[in-house]
Amino acid sequence: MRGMMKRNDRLPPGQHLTERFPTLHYGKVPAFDPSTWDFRVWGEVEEPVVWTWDEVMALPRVQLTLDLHCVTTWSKLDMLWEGISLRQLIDEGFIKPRPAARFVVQHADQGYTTNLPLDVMLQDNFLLATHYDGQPLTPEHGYPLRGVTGAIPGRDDLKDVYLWKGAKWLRGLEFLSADQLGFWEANGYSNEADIWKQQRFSR
Ligand SMILES: Nc1nc2c(c(=O)[nH]1)N[C@H]1C(S)=C(S)[C@@H](COP(=O)(O)O)O[C@H]1N2
Ligand SMILES: [Mo]
Repeated sequence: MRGMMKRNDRLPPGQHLTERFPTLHYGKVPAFDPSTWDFRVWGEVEEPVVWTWDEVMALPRVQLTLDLHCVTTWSKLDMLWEGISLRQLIDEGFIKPRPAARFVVQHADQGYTTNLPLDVMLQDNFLLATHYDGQPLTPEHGYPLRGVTGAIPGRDDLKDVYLWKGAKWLRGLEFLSADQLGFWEANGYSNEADIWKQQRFSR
């Protein structure tokens, strides 16, 4: 059960701190063309969504400070992100999940996917990010839009997962009634990915 263990240390087991912001991904950095880029929401939703880049940038925005933890063992603290809260989009009716929706797959350019339970993506520590440290994302870190997830110090009530659970170059969200493994999850990484339990690999 979550919240039973008090997290006295911001550094989860097996992690080390870095000041850098390392880059990690499979494949090449995709180009962004705002005239053809779109963002789609489909699956277990009342109305599928297709937004242009301008429409995405007109959505309500939030700022969020997160500690990021990568499964390759680097951690970086106090990272300032800005972007869009999925929970706010749902609360304000921009996205209307059907009652059956329990999981979400993030779909990125070039086929990268990662999956999470909907309730984890609705937490305060998950963001659809456009900016880091007051600047638009750099191409290597997911410009123009990425999922990002990390820990908020003191929020022991939240489930915290490794950084691969945020897709860079995010192009869409697929709502599902049953879980569906993403790219790394289907290739030996833990589906749960809890950073405090060191759930790195599935076998
Ligand atoms: N589209 C896409 N997103 C991705 C990946 C990827 O290969 N493709 N790698 C993931 C992994 S394994 C990590 S650790 C983080 C790294 O994010 P960063 O390069 O901004 O540090 O991106 C995640 N998102
Ligand atoms: Mo990773």
